[in-house]
Amino acid sequence: MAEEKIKKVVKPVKSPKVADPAAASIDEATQQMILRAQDLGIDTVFDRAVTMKPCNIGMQGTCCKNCAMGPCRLPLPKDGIEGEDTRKGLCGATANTIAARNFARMVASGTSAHSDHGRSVAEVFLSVARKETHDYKIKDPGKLLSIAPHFGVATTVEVDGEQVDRELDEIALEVAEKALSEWGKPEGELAYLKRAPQPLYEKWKKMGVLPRNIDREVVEIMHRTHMGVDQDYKNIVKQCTRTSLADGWGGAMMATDLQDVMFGSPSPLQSEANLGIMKKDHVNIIIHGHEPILSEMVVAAAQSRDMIDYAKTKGAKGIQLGGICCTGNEILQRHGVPPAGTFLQQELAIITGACDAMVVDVQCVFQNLANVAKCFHTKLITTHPIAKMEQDNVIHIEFDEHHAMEDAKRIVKMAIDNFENRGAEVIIPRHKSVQIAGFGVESIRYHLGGTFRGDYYTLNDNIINGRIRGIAGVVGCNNARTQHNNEHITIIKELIKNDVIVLTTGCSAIACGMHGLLTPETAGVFCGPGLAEVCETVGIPPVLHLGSCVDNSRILLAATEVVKAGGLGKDICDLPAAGSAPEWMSEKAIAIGQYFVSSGVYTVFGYHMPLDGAPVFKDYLYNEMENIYGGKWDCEADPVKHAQKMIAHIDKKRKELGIDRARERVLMDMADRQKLESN
Ligand code: XCC
Ligand code: SF4
Repeated sequence: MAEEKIKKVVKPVKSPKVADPAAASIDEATQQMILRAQDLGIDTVFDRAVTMKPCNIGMQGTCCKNCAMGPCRLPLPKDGIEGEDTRKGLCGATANTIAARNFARMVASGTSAHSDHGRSVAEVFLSVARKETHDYKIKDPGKLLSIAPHFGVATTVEVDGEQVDRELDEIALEVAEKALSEWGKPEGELAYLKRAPQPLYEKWKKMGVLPRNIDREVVEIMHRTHMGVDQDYKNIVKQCTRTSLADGWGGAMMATDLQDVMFGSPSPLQSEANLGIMKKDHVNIIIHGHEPILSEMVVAAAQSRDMIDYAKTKGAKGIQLGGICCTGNEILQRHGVPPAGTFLQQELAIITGACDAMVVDVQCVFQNLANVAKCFHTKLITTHPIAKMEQDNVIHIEFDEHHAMEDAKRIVKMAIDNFENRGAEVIIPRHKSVQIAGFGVESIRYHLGGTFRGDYYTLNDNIINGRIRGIAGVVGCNNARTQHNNEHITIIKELIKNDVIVLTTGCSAIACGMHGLLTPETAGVFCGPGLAEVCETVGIPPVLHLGSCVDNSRILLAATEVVKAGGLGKDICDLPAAGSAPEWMSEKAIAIGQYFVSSGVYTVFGYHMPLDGAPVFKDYLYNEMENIYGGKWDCEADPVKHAQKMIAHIDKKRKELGIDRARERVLMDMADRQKLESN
């Protein structure tokens, strides 16, 4: 005993563990800033990931805290289970029920995040239509006309027996009202569901999963996962599908569409990415979060003559905006504002010492930003009534669409006034890459569509003839439990090397921009010969940036266009296509995964899924779901194997379509040609 005590006393005091920058990220700018933070004694998410281990039972998905008799914890026994699985909570809930309920609540939360964002957009659109705000306008009337019919809103009227164009204002008002009612209409089904390929819509109908209204599906998940309600994991998954469809083919899709109507549909443009976009001699404003309603105004304010002149009176050369996360993607896609980094770099932007203001709205915002900001001059400004922070150095400027420009100018002015307060030495990593962003369903049609047919004909043709092997959607977050950006980049390189064209959104897209994958020149370096040839002919990158996370709806619609263009089956599940979220972390990713799977897409997540404690439920998601919707979940942490699984699925679909031979011929042709050329 005594000896024990002495040992403890003389035990050396360990210095706090910190992250190894090279293990934490593949990005040099990130590594540099992690080191700088460590030098200054400031912890970042990378260090915290080293000191705090995840809970083992939560990792397995089998901790239930849905009532006060718990938390009930049902880890898998170390040697697995032989015979009957007798594990149960106090109420008798099985591991399947518990894991399914936890999964369902992630779907509910993720759907809520996207769809509440969508609702805010719809509300602003309604005030535009009612002419209650003058700061926002309808920038893309063509888009409004294209979505109106999906809401059953007529775009023409009969005057004296003739069809004439209807007033745009009238259409806008009716679309706004119809759209907003999607969140709470008392009967019917969501209007956009019929945009899906017919067989898919019929499948949903047959299964009884057509969402009725967005809010209701979320509420129903909360009800069904309450203690003692739905205790059949299959039935719970059914509601997960219904709710996630209300996200992908509902709230998120409306967010995308109405943002396009008000702020303009993206078209390809050039920009840059990574922390190196910040400028020492400029006022740097970093915009972070998800809703572009405010950031649109901040962009306009920062570009206004009076604000630029004001910045100059304070000794700055101008105002540099930079984005983080999906607000960053929104202003990149529409205005070319460069992203300063992904989700995991948010603290690092402040650690440069050059961030005069960081403006945040909702989602993916670290509370630790407030602690980091305290060590510098940075003003951290929250703007959304539903997203405040407890720390007292955080400034809250509530944003209101009715005086949007005024609020935005107040924020920009605050940043400018703060420029002269920079104290700590400014160190901005020089790393940044050039990128082409701003793709969408419309611009893919323009670049890859046939000139005459004006649809996805050329894309389909190149898939059928085998130059393009298939389509992958690679999306989603960073996760401090994986090496920052490594999984995204390794998977995407493997895919394009194998002639799979990649559509990307979210932080995955920012990672691609940072690592130089979003330029047409990438094709010649990283692509297989077939994809390289197509990209070089039409002048596009092999990886197309389709926007923010709500813009995953663009991937659904692009897939639908491919189905419609013909020759590749009748439904999304027939396509040689696969989805991936390599470094996922948010509940939104689970909602997205579920609507992709329920729309027929084989969807592979990286890192880990909280399902291992409930093998039967896991098997249902990873295998059984395919028999119902044609898509299924999978998880693979190793990035190369991850990509190979997607490619194997694409090849399986090519075979089913009878187009596997075509690819062999193309590759043979190409090999011959290369031989000729080298002679
Ligand atoms: Fe957030 Fe959309 Fe994930 Fe990035 S990708 S970490 S959700 S910002 Ni959607
Ligand atoms: Fe335990 Fe059942 Fe309560 Fe969950 S609902 S905490 S499993 S008693």
